Amino acid sequence: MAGKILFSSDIDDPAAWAAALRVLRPDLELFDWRAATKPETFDFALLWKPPPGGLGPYRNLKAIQSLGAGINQLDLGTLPPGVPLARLIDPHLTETMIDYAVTAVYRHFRGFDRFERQSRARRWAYEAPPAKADFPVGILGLGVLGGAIAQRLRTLGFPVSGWSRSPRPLDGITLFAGPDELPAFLASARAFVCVLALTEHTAGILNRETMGAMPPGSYVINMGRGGHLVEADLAALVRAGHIAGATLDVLSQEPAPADHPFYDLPEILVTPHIAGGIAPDSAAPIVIENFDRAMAGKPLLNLVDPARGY
Ligand code: NDP
Ligand code: OXD
Repeated sequence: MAGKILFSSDIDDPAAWAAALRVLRPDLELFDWRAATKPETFDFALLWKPPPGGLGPYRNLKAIQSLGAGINQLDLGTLPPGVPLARLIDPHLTETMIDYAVTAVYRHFRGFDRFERQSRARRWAYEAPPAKADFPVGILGLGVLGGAIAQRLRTLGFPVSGWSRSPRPLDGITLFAGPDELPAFLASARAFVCVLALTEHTAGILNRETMGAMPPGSYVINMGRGGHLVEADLAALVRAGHIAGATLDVLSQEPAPADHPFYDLPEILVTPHIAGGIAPDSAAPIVIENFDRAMAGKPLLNLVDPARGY
């Protein structure tokens, strides 16, 4: 069925999306919000963030498709009530998230973070290469991305544990679920990768108490959302030497201000929210499937449950 798609993002390219959709479905018209007229004629919205004026004028939308696996950037409270919202699960995004997690884990595991600093200081200090058996990795969040990251790290030979809300059996992964099993999970690893959904229950979950319960010399890798981490607590634990280092792709304020304290801590590497990337060519079929479902009044794929918050 033909239709009109509203597009709004400050990081994705509308021309690339229009081209990817046109190849598969020439009857779908995609308009960047800047070029969108007659808002009441739009059927479907493809958004990283809502357009500056909000979605109020687009009163006939049948569904909203996030341009991310996460949805918090959409500011759910501002979306029109009752319009279904879907996350985007894109094979390219999953692979880029795996790449990022593996790169960050290896950088800490092989001490490249320390050697980078020693190299700048013209210092040569031999260390025997470590064994993966002594570097277990814990994944917070075992959903689409956490599950894929856990499996890849296991295949590479790391002992892997994971923590989620409900138990999810995953071959070869030591599983923990719910608040009661969080302490045991936190004791189970040396590097922790956060790919949780951000909800009222997971906001601030990486804090003085939980990171303090990680074994001394642990590493924190946050690829979820900035809201998962209490930044002042991480800075204090790094300065105290309890947390040996961190790789952070997401921060509470993005872009981070130039005077952010993390920029002065050599143990912390900040990347500008580049861990995962959605590719229009690989994601377009999924968007089209959800467009067709929305127009037919069928449930969307990867539907967000507003009560659960993800
Ligand atoms: P999923 O919805 O598939 O997985 C979310 C995971 O969080 C699930 O395992 C879920 O548990 C767990 N979770 C939610 N609430 C709780 C809780 N209260 N206690 C314990 N676990 C909880 O999401 P994805 O894997 O697709 O994506 C995860 C997140 O990654 C996104 O929400 C987004 O914020 C972030 N992201 C970041 C990117 C980047 O570039 N930095 C790119 C893409 C995504 P359960 O399995 O029991 O439901
Ligand atoms: C996402 C992201 O949620 O890129 O997809 O952060």
